[in-house]
Amino acid sequence: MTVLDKLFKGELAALARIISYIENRDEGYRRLLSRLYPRSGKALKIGFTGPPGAGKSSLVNCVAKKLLADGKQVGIIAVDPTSPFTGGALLGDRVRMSDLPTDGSVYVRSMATRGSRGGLAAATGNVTVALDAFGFDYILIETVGVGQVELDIIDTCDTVVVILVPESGDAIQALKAGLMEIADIFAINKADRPGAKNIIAALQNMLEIKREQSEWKWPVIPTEAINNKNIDELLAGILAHVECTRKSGRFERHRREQIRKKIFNILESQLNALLHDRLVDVSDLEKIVSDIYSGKSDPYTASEELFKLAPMK
Ligand SMILES: Nc1nc2c(ncn2[C@@H]2O[C@H](COP(=O)(O)OP(=O)(O)OP(=O)(O)O)[C@@H](O)[C@H]2O)c(=O)[nH]1
Ligand SMILES: [Mg+2]
Repeated sequence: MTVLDKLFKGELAALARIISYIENRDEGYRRLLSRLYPRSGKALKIGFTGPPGAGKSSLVNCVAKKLLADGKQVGIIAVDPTSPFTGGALLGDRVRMSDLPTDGSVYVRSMATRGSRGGLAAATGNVTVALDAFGFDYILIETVGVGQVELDIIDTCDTVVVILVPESGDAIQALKAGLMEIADIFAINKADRPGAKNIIAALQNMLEIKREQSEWKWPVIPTEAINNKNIDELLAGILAHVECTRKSGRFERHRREQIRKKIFNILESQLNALLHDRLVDVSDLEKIVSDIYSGKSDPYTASEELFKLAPMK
């Protein structure tokens, strides 16, 4: 039996191996994905993002438990080297995944950002395809909302929860980081702390105009992950967003757009590889550089000539 057959039979060990192939882009990973894609598409993909330490892992943990209690199967991807889901030894006080069941109804995978040479968003998208094909009902993706790559990852989700905390300035920071644009739902976590009311009021204010122009009303939900408080409301908000977008057609449009982007990404990386090969083959590249340097040629003419050198494979 092949490792793929084992995955389709529901073996977690096979899933883990296949994810490693995909993550490392091992030989044949594209063929694997070709087999996985047709089986994917059923899982709901929910992103959780926000500033470092906002309680993303804690909330993902709470939401996962709630889904498990409802009999759902849950895959979790944590894109963050400091995530407690990696079991990082430094983070003594942080949430451990050890209180999630080990009966196969939940699977947690962390993806390292440090040391990765780009392509993280693509790799994360591909890993969700594997989890989806495996049969998880929900895939929860945690990523810290700091850079463009992290935001790209969120692009693979159907619904995005942006997590903020009462500490001052977060709402403004969020605006700057582009978090406002990607949010479907706001969770104000650590609502047990002073200042929660203020940030909620500030956000409600900012959302007023947006809400007037849309059927979706961007709920702002105070949560306390450490006390397991308001998790029902958060999950209800997530499900309401899925329902609303399904009705309006946005859900399908968004997924189709994701497929379109994926095709372009694959083509782009193939073209890049081809271009790289071709430039490596050009033995007199240094001479071309010298010609441009000394004013005998220019980068546009040179590139045009290089482009004509060999037919595309
Ligand atoms: N007071 C309070 N603390 C919380 C709450 N939720 C989480 N925390 C604490 O906040 C800290 C960070 O929580 P995490 O869940 O690790 O936050 P994170 O956003 O995943 O952190 P990074 O992945 O490192 O960015 C931990 O010490 C949690 O116990 C809450 O509702 N109230
Ligand atoms: Mg975390």
